[in-house]
Amino acid sequence: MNEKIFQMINAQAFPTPFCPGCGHGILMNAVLRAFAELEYDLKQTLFVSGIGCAAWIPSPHFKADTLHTLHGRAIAYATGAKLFNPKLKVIVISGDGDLSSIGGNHLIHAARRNMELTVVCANNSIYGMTGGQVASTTPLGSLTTTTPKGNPDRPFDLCKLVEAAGATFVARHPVATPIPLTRTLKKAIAHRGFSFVEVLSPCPTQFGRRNAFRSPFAMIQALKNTCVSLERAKGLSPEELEGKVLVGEFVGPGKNN
Ligand SMILES: Cc1ncc(C[n+]2csc(CCOP(=O)(O)OP(=O)(O)O)c2C)c(N)n1
Ligand SMILES: [Mg+2]
Repeated sequence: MNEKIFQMINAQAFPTPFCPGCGHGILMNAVLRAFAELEYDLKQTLFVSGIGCAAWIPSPHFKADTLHTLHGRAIAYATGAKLFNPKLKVIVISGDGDLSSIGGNHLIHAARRNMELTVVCANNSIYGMTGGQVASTTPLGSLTTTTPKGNPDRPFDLCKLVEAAGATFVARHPVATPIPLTRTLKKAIAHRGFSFVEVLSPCPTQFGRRNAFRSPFAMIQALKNTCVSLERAKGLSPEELEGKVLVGEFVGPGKNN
Protein backbone atom coordinates (compact mmCIF):
# COMPACT_ATOMS: atom_id res chain seq x y z
CA MET A 1 0.00 0.00 0.00
CA ASN A 2 2.78 2.46 0.89
CA GLU A 3 4.44 1.74 -2.46
CA LYS A 4 1.14 2.58 -4.19
CA ILE A 5 0.89 5.85 -2.28
CA PHE A 6 4.48 6.70 -3.12
CA GLN A 7 3.60 6.41 -6.80
CA MET A 8 0.77 8.92 -6.31
CA ILE A 9 2.96 11.76 -5.03
CA ASN A 10 5.49 14.17 -6.48
CA ALA A 11 8.36 13.18 -4.21
CA GLN A 12 10.39 16.28 -5.08
CA ALA A 13 7.60 18.46 -3.58
CA PHE A 14 8.28 17.03 -0.11
CA PRO A 15 8.70 17.92 2.72
CA THR A 16 5.36 19.73 2.85
CA PRO A 17 5.10 23.40 3.86
CA PHE A 18 3.00 22.46 6.91
CA CYS A 19 4.13 23.47 10.42
CA PRO A 20 5.17 20.77 12.90
CA GLY A 21 2.00 19.31 14.44
CA CYS A 22 -0.35 20.54 11.67
CA GLY A 23 -3.08 18.02 10.95
CA HIS A 24 -3.22 18.71 7.20
CA GLY A 25 -0.46 16.14 6.48
CA ILE A 26 -2.53 13.37 8.10
CA LEU A 27 -5.45 14.40 5.90
CA MET A 28 -3.19 14.34 2.83
CA ASN A 29 -2.20 10.79 3.68
CA ALA A 30 -5.84 9.75 4.27
CA VAL A 31 -6.95 11.12 0.86
CA LEU A 32 -4.13 9.29 -0.95
CA ARG A 33 -4.86 6.10 0.96
CA ALA A 34 -8.57 6.36 0.09
CA PHE A 35 -7.68 6.66 -3.61
CA ALA A 36 -5.21 3.80 -3.43
CA GLU A 37 -7.73 1.52 -1.68
CA LEU A 38 -10.48 2.44 -4.16
CA GLU A 39 -7.98 1.75 -6.98
CA TYR A 40 -9.11 4.92 -8.72
CA ASP A 41 -6.91 6.35 -11.41
CA LEU A 42 -5.49 9.74 -10.42
CA LYS A 43 -5.26 10.51 -14.17
CA GLN A 44 -9.07 10.64 -14.27
CA THR A 45 -9.18 12.95 -11.25
CA LEU A 46 -8.97 16.70 -10.81
CA PHE A 47 -8.15 18.19 -7.42
CA VAL A 48 -9.28 21.76 -6.89
CA SER A 49 -8.29 23.99 -3.99
CA GLY A 50 -8.56 27.65 -3.04
CA ILE A 51 -6.04 29.60 -0.99
CA GLY A 52 -4.78 28.74 2.50
CA CYS A 53 -2.54 26.12 4.14
CA ALA A 54 -5.11 23.39 3.43
CA ALA A 55 -5.15 24.36 -0.24
CA TRP A 56 -1.57 23.07 -0.49
CA ILE A 57 -2.68 19.51 0.30
CA PRO A 58 -3.19 18.44 -3.34
CA SER A 59 -0.88 20.88 -5.12
CA PRO A 60 1.99 20.37 -5.74
CA HIS A 61 2.07 17.11 -3.80
CA PHE A 62 -0.26 14.85 -5.81
CA LYS A 63 0.73 13.35 -9.14
CA ALA A 64 -2.57 14.44 -10.67
CA ASP A 65 -4.13 17.48 -12.30
CA THR A 66 -4.59 20.19 -9.70
CA LEU A 67 -6.19 23.62 -9.89
CA HIS A 68 -4.97 25.97 -7.16
CA THR A 69 -7.52 28.75 -7.54
CA LEU A 70 -8.64 32.06 -6.05
CA HIS A 71 -9.49 32.31 -2.36
CA GLY A 72 -13.07 31.08 -1.80
CA ARG A 73 -13.65 30.08 -5.41
CA ALA A 74 -12.55 26.44 -5.51
CA ILE A 75 -16.11 25.11 -5.84
CA ALA A 76 -16.88 27.51 -8.69
CA TYR A 77 -13.85 26.23 -10.65
CA ALA A 78 -14.74 22.62 -9.76
CA THR A 79 -18.30 23.15 -11.01
CA GLY A 80 -17.00 24.43 -14.36
CA ALA A 81 -14.57 21.53 -14.76
CA LYS A 82 -17.23 18.94 -13.92
CA LEU A 83 -19.74 20.48 -16.35
CA PHE A 84 -17.13 20.49 -19.11
CA ASN A 85 -16.05 16.90 -18.49
CA PRO A 86 -18.68 14.95 -16.52
CA LYS A 87 -16.48 11.78 -16.56
CA LEU A 88 -13.85 13.51 -14.45
CA LYS A 89 -13.75 12.76 -10.70
CA VAL A 90 -13.58 16.23 -9.17
CA ILE A 91 -12.43 16.63 -5.58
CA VAL A 92 -12.20 19.95 -3.78
CA ILE A 93 -9.81 20.06 -0.82
CA SER A 94 -9.57 23.36 1.01
CA GLY A 95 -9.76 25.12 4.35
CA ASP A 96 -12.63 26.16 6.60
CA GLY A 97 -12.03 29.84 5.87
CA ASP A 98 -11.80 29.25 2.14
CA LEU A 99 -14.87 27.03 1.87
CA SER A 100 -17.18 28.43 4.53
CA SER A 101 -16.26 32.09 5.04
CA ILE A 102 -15.39 33.78 1.73
CA GLY A 103 -16.58 30.70 -0.21
CA GLY A 104 -19.71 29.98 1.83
CA ASN A 105 -22.15 30.89 -0.91
CA HIS A 106 -20.55 28.50 -3.41
CA LEU A 107 -20.63 25.75 -0.78
CA ILE A 108 -24.35 25.96 -0.04
CA HIS A 109 -25.38 26.28 -3.69
CA ALA A 110 -23.24 23.33 -4.80
CA ALA A 111 -24.89 21.30 -2.02
CA ARG A 112 -28.32 22.51 -3.14
CA ARG A 113 -27.62 21.39 -6.72
CA ASN A 114 -26.38 18.01 -5.49
CA MET A 115 -23.77 18.11 -8.20
CA GLU A 116 -21.33 15.18 -8.29
CA LEU A 117 -18.45 16.80 -6.44
CA THR A 118 -16.56 15.73 -3.32
CA VAL A 119 -15.67 18.58 -0.99
CA VAL A 120 -13.16 17.89 1.78
CA CYS A 121 -12.95 20.74 4.27
CA ALA A 122 -9.82 20.82 6.46
CA ASN A 123 -11.26 22.62 9.47
CA ASN A 124 -8.59 24.00 11.80
CA SER A 125 -10.99 26.60 13.28
CA ILE A 126 -8.93 29.54 12.01
CA TYR A 127 -7.38 31.33 9.03
CA GLY A 128 -4.05 29.57 9.45
CA MET A 129 -1.97 30.80 6.53
CA THR A 130 -2.66 34.50 6.97
CA GLY A 131 -1.74 34.76 10.64
CA GLY A 132 -4.58 33.36 12.71
CA GLN A 133 -7.65 35.53 12.12
CA VAL A 134 -11.09 34.51 13.38
CA ALA A 135 -13.08 32.28 10.96
CA SER A 136 -16.73 31.31 10.67
CA THR A 137 -15.73 28.04 12.35
CA THR A 138 -13.81 29.49 15.33
CA PRO A 139 -15.40 28.33 18.61
CA LEU A 140 -17.16 30.90 20.78
CA GLY A 141 -14.72 32.59 23.15
CA SER A 142 -11.53 31.43 21.38
CA LEU A 143 -8.58 33.78 21.14
CA THR A 144 -7.38 34.75 17.68
CA THR A 145 -5.38 37.71 16.33
CA THR A 146 -8.65 39.51 15.50
CA THR A 147 -10.53 38.47 18.67
CA PRO A 148 -7.98 39.19 21.43
CA LYS A 149 -10.78 39.19 24.04
CA GLY A 150 -12.39 36.00 22.74
CA ASN A 151 -14.58 35.28 19.71
CA PRO A 152 -18.02 36.81 20.42
CA ASP A 153 -19.73 34.88 17.58
CA ARG A 154 -21.00 31.31 17.40
CA PRO A 155 -19.37 29.09 14.76
CA PHE A 156 -21.12 27.33 11.91
CA ASP A 157 -21.83 23.64 12.26
CA LEU A 158 -20.64 22.92 8.72
CA CYS A 159 -22.23 19.47 8.53
CA LYS A 160 -25.64 20.82 9.53
CA LEU A 161 -25.21 23.70 7.07
CA VAL A 162 -24.53 21.52 4.02
CA GLU A 163 -27.11 18.94 5.09
CA ALA A 164 -29.77 21.66 5.26
CA ALA A 165 -28.62 22.94 1.87
CA GLY A 166 -29.18 19.50 0.29
CA ALA A 167 -25.90 17.54 0.31
CA THR A 168 -26.50 13.81 -0.08
CA PHE A 169 -23.37 12.60 1.75
CA VAL A 170 -22.23 14.45 4.87
CA ALA A 171 -19.65 13.34 7.41
CA ARG A 172 -17.15 14.60 9.97
CA HIS A 173 -14.00 13.03 11.46
CA PRO A 174 -10.91 14.35 13.21
CA VAL A 175 -7.43 13.58 11.85
CA ALA A 176 -6.90 11.96 15.27
CA THR A 177 -8.75 8.87 13.99
CA PRO A 178 -7.32 8.34 10.48
CA ILE A 179 -8.81 4.88 9.91
CA PRO A 180 -12.51 5.90 10.12
CA LEU A 181 -11.54 9.10 8.29
CA THR A 182 -10.10 7.12 5.35
CA ARG A 183 -13.10 4.77 5.31
CA THR A 184 -15.45 7.76 5.11
CA LEU A 185 -13.35 9.52 2.45
CA LYS A 186 -13.64 6.41 0.29
CA LYS A 187 -17.44 6.55 0.51
CA ALA A 188 -17.48 10.28 -0.17
CA ILE A 189 -15.24 9.93 -3.23
CA ALA A 190 -17.37 7.08 -4.61
CA HIS A 191 -20.65 8.93 -3.94
CA ARG A 192 -22.74 9.94 -6.96
CA GLY A 193 -23.88 13.35 -5.78
CA PHE A 194 -22.58 16.17 -3.61
CA SER A 195 -20.47 14.72 -0.80
CA PHE A 196 -18.96 16.75 2.02
CA VAL A 197 -16.43 15.62 4.61
CA GLU A 198 -15.43 17.99 7.39
CA VAL A 199 -12.03 17.01 8.75
CA LEU A 200 -11.03 18.46 12.12
CA SER A 201 -7.34 19.30 11.85
CA PRO A 202 -5.28 20.93 14.62
CA CYS A 203 -3.37 24.17 13.98
CA PRO A 204 -0.85 24.42 16.85
CA THR A 205 0.84 27.49 15.36
CA GLN A 206 -2.11 29.85 15.01
CA PHE A 207 -4.86 28.35 17.18
CA GLY A 208 -3.23 26.10 19.76
CA ARG A 209 -0.63 28.44 21.19
CA ARG A 210 -3.21 31.22 21.72
CA ASN A 211 -5.71 28.88 23.35
CA ALA A 212 -3.70 27.17 26.08
CA PHE A 213 -2.76 24.00 24.21
CA ARG A 214 0.69 23.08 25.45
CA SER A 215 1.69 20.97 22.44
CA PRO A 216 0.44 19.51 19.14
CA PHE A 217 -0.02 16.23 21.03
CA ALA A 218 -2.35 18.01 23.48
CA MET A 219 -4.46 19.16 20.52
CA ILE A 220 -4.75 15.62 19.16
CA GLN A 221 -5.67 14.39 22.66
CA ALA A 222 -8.30 17.13 22.96
CA LEU A 223 -9.81 16.11 19.62
CA LYS A 224 -9.97 12.51 20.81
CA ASN A 225 -11.69 13.58 24.04
CA THR A 226 -14.13 16.01 22.43
CA CYS A 227 -15.27 13.92 19.47
CA VAL A 228 -18.02 11.39 20.09
CA SER A 229 -19.18 8.98 17.39
CA LEU A 230 -22.87 8.92 16.50
CA GLU A 231 -22.99 5.32 17.76
CA ARG A 232 -21.58 6.22 21.18
CA ALA A 233 -23.71 9.35 21.43
CA LYS A 234 -26.87 7.22 21.36
CA GLY A 235 -26.07 5.97 24.86
CA LEU A 236 -25.21 9.39 26.34
CA SER A 237 -27.46 11.91 28.08
CA PRO A 238 -27.76 15.55 26.88
CA GLU A 239 -25.60 16.56 29.89
CA GLU A 240 -22.88 14.08 28.92
CA LEU A 241 -22.97 15.38 25.34
CA GLU A 242 -22.53 19.01 26.42
CA GLY A 243 -19.45 20.46 24.68
CA LYS A 244 -18.87 17.31 22.61
CA VAL A 245 -18.57 17.23 18.82
CA LEU A 246 -20.48 14.51 17.00
CA VAL A 247 -18.51 12.60 14.38
CA GLY A 248 -19.48 9.99 11.80
CA GLU A 249 -21.67 9.90 8.74
CA PHE A 250 -24.72 12.15 9.16
CA VAL A 251 -26.21 11.77 5.66
CA GLY A 252 -25.57 8.98 3.18
CA PRO A 253 -26.16 5.31 2.61
CA GLY A 254 -23.88 3.75 5.24
CA LYS A 255 -24.49 6.10 8.15
CA ASN A 256 -23.10 5.86 11.69
CA ASN A 257 -19.69 4.25 11.15
C1 LIG B 1 -9.84 37.62 -2.04
C2 LIG B 1 -8.87 37.25 -0.96
N1 LIG B 1 -9.14 37.61 0.30
C3 LIG B 1 -8.28 37.27 1.29
C4 LIG B 1 -7.14 36.58 1.01
C5 LIG B 1 -6.19 36.25 2.12
N2 LIG B 1 -6.29 34.86 2.55
C6 LIG B 1 -5.53 33.90 1.99
S1 LIG B 1 -5.75 32.40 2.72
C7 LIG B 1 -6.90 33.04 3.81
C8 LIG B 1 -7.55 32.21 4.86
C9 LIG B 1 -7.24 30.76 4.78
O1 LIG B 1 -7.87 30.08 5.81
P1 LIG B 1 -8.37 28.60 5.61
O2 LIG B 1 -9.12 28.47 4.35
O3 LIG B 1 -9.09 28.21 6.85
O4 LIG B 1 -7.02 27.76 5.42
P2 LIG B 1 -5.88 27.37 6.48
O5 LIG B 1 -4.72 28.26 6.14
O6 LIG B 1 -6.41 27.62 7.84
O7 LIG B 1 -5.61 25.91 6.22
C10 LIG B 1 -7.09 34.41 3.58
C11 LIG B 1 -8.01 35.26 4.36
C12 LIG B 1 -6.88 36.22 -0.33
N3 LIG B 1 -5.80 35.49 -0.68
N4 LIG B 1 -7.77 36.56 -1.30
MG1 LIG C 1 -8.42 27.19 8.45
